Amino acid sequence: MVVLAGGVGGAKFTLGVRAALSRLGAPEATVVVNTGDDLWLSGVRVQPDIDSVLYALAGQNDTGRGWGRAGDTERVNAELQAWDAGWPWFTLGDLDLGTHLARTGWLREGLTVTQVVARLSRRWPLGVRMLPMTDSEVDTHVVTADGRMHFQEWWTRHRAKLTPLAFENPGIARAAPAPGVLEAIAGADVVLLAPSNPVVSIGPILAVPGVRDAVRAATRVVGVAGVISGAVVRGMADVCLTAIGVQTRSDAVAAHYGARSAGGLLDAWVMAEEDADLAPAVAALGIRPVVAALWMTDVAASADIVDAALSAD
Ligand code: FO1
Repeated sequence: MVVLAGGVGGAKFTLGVRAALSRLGAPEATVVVNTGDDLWLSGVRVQPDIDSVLYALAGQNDTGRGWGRAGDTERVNAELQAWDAGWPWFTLGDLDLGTHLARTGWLREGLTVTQVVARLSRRWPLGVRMLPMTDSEVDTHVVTADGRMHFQEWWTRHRAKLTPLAFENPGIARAAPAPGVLEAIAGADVVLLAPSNPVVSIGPILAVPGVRDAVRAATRVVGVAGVISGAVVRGMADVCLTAIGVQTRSDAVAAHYGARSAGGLLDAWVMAEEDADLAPAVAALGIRPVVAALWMTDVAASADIVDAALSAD
């Protein structure tokens, strides 16, 4: 199984993937993680989505905030702020900074992002293989009427309140998928699109040259809706969807990915019970609707969603 995933939602879903696979006694999963959220800050490379998935699988995540390490402190961050270094709206926890320092050191020694992620994956038994989408730096920028800025400034400083005109990943057209990504997709029985932000999480992964075509050529592709009853489950994906002209509705997001039979990606779409009335609209797109309970309230609930996705022929 291959899962394309972003950060917080992707991490919750990945926990369900691991649990569902262990229930099935199935061999393995590869999670291809968005790196568009990455940034350089105070001299360190921060990879929020990689770290959200890593910390969640390791049981080290701050479940309250949804990002960072459980029980973290902010002593170094306070010093950085006293020096007027970094961004006052972007907190780097002390334990989290350990990860960023390790990562940055390895990158400086010449390791690729894939090799760094492999090293980060050795500390705790994760149960799934993590791959970055690419080894290239293709950080997401947001174009607004107030100027262009890094995604993290738009997201955490402005809380997505500045109307986005476009999302861009400079250099992505020249980027290559990380080693192993295309092979994993080609070898998978099923590719799952996690209920992550379709625009700034799944979008950049699919925009890495070769990935969309590989997914289109995969054995089976099932998407999971991150929209329930016309609202996003978490985060501010509705603002991102609006910016690219997609309504915040389960059938509209399914149409955004498109039916494989019509040049898109999806064979099936797992959608919420609350949206069962939209199932015929999804079927009319040529995508098989699978109606399920979609609230990832705990790991078992997330695993049930994965089971529902796997039940789609
Ligand atoms: N999100 C915030 O809302 N405020 C923060 O200060 C913040 C710091 C931060 C540090 C490391 C990290 O890996 C993630 C962090 N996030 C923070 C989360 C992140 O901005 C976004 O939620 C994701 O990039 C969107 O998936």
